[in-house]
Amino acid sequence: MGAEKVILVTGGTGLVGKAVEYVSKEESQPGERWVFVGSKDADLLSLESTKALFEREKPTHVLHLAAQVGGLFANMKLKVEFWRNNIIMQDNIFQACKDFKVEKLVSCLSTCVFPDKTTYPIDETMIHNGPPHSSNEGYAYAKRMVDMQNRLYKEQYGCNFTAVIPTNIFGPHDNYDLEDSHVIPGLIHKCYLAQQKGEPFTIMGSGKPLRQFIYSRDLARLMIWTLRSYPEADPIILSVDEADEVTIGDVAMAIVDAMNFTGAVEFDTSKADGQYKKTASNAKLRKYLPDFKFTPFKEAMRESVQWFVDNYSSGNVRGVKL
Ligand code: GFB
Repeated sequence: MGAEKVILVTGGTGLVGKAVEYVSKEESQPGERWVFVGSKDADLLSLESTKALFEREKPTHVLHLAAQVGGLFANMKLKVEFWRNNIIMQDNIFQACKDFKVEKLVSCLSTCVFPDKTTYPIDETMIHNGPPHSSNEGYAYAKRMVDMQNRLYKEQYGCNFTAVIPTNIFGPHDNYDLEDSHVIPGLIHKCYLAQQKGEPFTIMGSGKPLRQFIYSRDLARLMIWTLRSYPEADPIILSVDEADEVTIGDVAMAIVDAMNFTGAVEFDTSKADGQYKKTASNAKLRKYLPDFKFTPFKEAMRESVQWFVDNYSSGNVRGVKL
C-alpha cells in the first residue's frame, strides 16, 4: 500500500469547501484523508499559524479555497482588505506548501481577474493583458499574483502548483448577506424576505449584465479532477459552455420560479451594474474532459433555493440574521 494522501482544503466551511466535502464523500479513493479547515482551525493571515496547521495535518495535497470574497458591492467598498487579506493568505500558503514539500497545490482565482477591455471569449493566456474592471481591482490584482507565484515556485523550487479560474459560483452554504454577498445568494435572500413580507422583489442594477454561473457541486467535481489529474502549472478556466451565459434578469426570474414568488419584480437602476460581461472559454477544459456534464442551471437553482428555504431558521446560514 502507498503512503497516505492527506488533502487539506482551506476555506473548508465556505460555499466551495462544503461542495468539495459533499463530492469527496462520493469520490474518495482508498488511502486518502480529507481535512477541511475554516478560520476557527487556523489563522492563514499568520505564517506561524499556517505552519502550525501544516505541522499538525502533514498535507500531501492542498486545495486553497480560503479567501476574502464578496460580490460587486463588497469589492467596491473594501478594495484594500480584498487585496491585503488575499495576498497575505496566499503568500503564507505558498511558503508552507514549499516548506512542507506538498506534492500539489491548487489555488482558486475567478474570471473577474481578466482585463476589463478584452476580446471574447476570454482564455487562460489573457490574465495579465491589461487592467481588471476597477470595481474589483483589489481582489483581481491579488489573485493575478497566484499565477505568477505558481510559475516562480515551479521555476525555482520545482513545485507542482497550479490554479483554477471558475466563473461565478453558486450553491448551498453560500453567504446570503443582503449587501455584501454575490448576486445569487443575495437575491435568494431578498426574494425570500419579499415573499414573507408581501413586498416587491428588488434587483440591483439594470439586470442586463451577462454572467456564466457554475454550480458549486459541479465545480467541486472539476476541482477534485484538477487536484488528481490536471498536469499543467498554467491555470485552467472552469466554466459552463458559452451558450449557457445568462443575464442578471434571467437569474432573478429563475429565483422567482424556484421560490414560487408571486409579487412584483423591480430593478433599481440607481445601483451599479459592474462589469457588463466576462465571457470565458472552456475550450481547454473541454479538451481534457469533453464529456463532463454540468447540472442544468434551473435544476441547480432549485436545489440552491430549496437548501436556503430548508435551512433559513437553523441559525447556521451565513448572512441571515434571525
Ligand atoms: O455576484 P456579483 O456581485 O458578481 O453580481 P460580479 C453583480 C451583478 O449582479 C451586477 C447585479 O450586475 C449587479 O448589479 N445584482 C443585482 C446584484 N442584485 C444584486 C445583489 O443583490 N447583490 C449583488 N452582489 N449583485 C464579483 C466580483 O463580480 O464576482 C468579485 O466583484 C468576484 O471579485 C465575483 O470575482 C465572482 O460578477 O459582478
